[in-house]
Amino acid sequence: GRAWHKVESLGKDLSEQKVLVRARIHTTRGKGKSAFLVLRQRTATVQAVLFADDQIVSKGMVKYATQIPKESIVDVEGVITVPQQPIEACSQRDVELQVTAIHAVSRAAALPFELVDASRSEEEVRAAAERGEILPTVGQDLRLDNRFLDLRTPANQAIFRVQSAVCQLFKNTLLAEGFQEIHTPKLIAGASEGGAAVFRLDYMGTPACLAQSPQLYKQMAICADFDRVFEVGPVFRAELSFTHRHLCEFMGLDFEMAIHEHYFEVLDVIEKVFGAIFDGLSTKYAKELEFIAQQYPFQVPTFKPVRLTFPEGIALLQEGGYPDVDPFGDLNTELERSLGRIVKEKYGTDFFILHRYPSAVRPFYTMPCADDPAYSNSYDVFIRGEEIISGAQRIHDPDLLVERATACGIPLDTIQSYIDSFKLGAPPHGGAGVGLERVVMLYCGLNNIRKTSMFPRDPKRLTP
Ligand code: ATP
Ligand code: AMO
Repeated sequence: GRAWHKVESLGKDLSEQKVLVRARIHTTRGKGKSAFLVLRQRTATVQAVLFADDQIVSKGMVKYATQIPKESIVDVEGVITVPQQPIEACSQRDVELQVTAIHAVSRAAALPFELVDASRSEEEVRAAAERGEILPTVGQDLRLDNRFLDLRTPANQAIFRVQSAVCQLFKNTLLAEGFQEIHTPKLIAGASEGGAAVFRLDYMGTPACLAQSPQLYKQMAICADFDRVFEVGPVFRAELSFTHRHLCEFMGLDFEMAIHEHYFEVLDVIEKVFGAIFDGLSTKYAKELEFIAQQYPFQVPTFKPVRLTFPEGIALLQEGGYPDVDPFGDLNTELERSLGRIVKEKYGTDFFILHRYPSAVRPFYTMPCADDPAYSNSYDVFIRGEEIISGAQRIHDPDLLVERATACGIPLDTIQSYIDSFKLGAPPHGGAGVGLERVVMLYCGLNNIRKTSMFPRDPKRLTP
């Protein structure tokens, strides 16, 4: 085969050489005998120039090139040259391609919106408006209806590279800590997190559910002596309301481990994993973060893990302008965000752990504190004052488990094999569940979880 070049590798070192690329037509400008096409591969662009000289390039060929619709895929053969005026467009290669042949491989039909419009920052739109110029923008529904086009913007390309990196860093750090990857069923008999937000379905005539988490199965893996396990897989929640941070299907990064003395052993693992994620993103994904920030400006969050008990968090809120906050209630979104701001001011970190939650606001499988059962050996983890992780030490005594499940109204017959798995000896253990889309959203300071889900599922969206 012929040697294909990547747009991102086109540079001055290839000057005067013939190259062959397959790329999309990003923009086209025709001017008499010449045409300027910006070619794009993912986030890299290069300008291709056609000039009708009646030898290699005919007028007909220039016309053919300018009539290929934007976003079409073309094969282009040309010679690399260094332009006299330096290229100013950001992220564009600093060389040009003098086209000798061009062929449309796949033509794009009429576009539902322009990619440049979908790539604008709010700041750019605002600045233009101040000059009296109205720039077109693209709304969220139109973007999501045409997600395969929307995903081609530089920010979206970068968001999903970052998402991939978070998954890899999560897995690699846990593997290095002696964890093994497992896969648990998503078709299950009952709700794993209790409650209403469960998708019910018919399983060969038997009522069943889509797994709300791998919770029960990752614990059963511990009872089966796997000692340290993790899973990356889909989680289904029939969330009825629209919020910026809830999806009906999201990616759960879960882990579970036997512990010796204290649930802090789990917190140590959480801090190690997120230390690796924060470090890996800021050092190896700086370019992606910049692409995201160009459209959605943000500061890279600071990572100086702090652990606060729930009562300490309540005290901070009481001092910080919420004197009436309920010391045994769950924190609502406003309180969580306020606590995030207070912690940032006091400790200089965007990442913190709140532990020892009141038992009343945690799931049935949560271990109560030995010194005071009104509290529990549980924790949430926050980035920028929003929850990315929940976890706990679990109850490993089957009698207490039955008592708590009953008190929480969980039908015992749907979790019988889970309860039975603790009857043949079960080590003390704990773990955590991380929401992948939330980690990327909050790390990048994005305002909506739909931006970090490739094909988001919410109460009103099942396609594409
Ligand atoms: P998870 O449900 O997995 O724990 P979460 O972030 O939804 O994640 P919750 O403990 O359910 O955490 O909720 C925390 C707070 O967020 C609630 O007290 C409530 O104020 C708010 N909240 C949760 N779900 C919704 C929702 N569907 N709509 C509006 N607010 C919500
Ligand atoms: P929890 O229900 O808190 O805990 O979920 C764990 C994490 O998953 C993310 N998350 C969501 N992300 C997007 N859309 C949703 N609807 C949604 N709901 C939750 C959040 C949350 O912190 N079994 C426990 C975990 C454990 O104890 O190990 C559980 O599922 O980031």
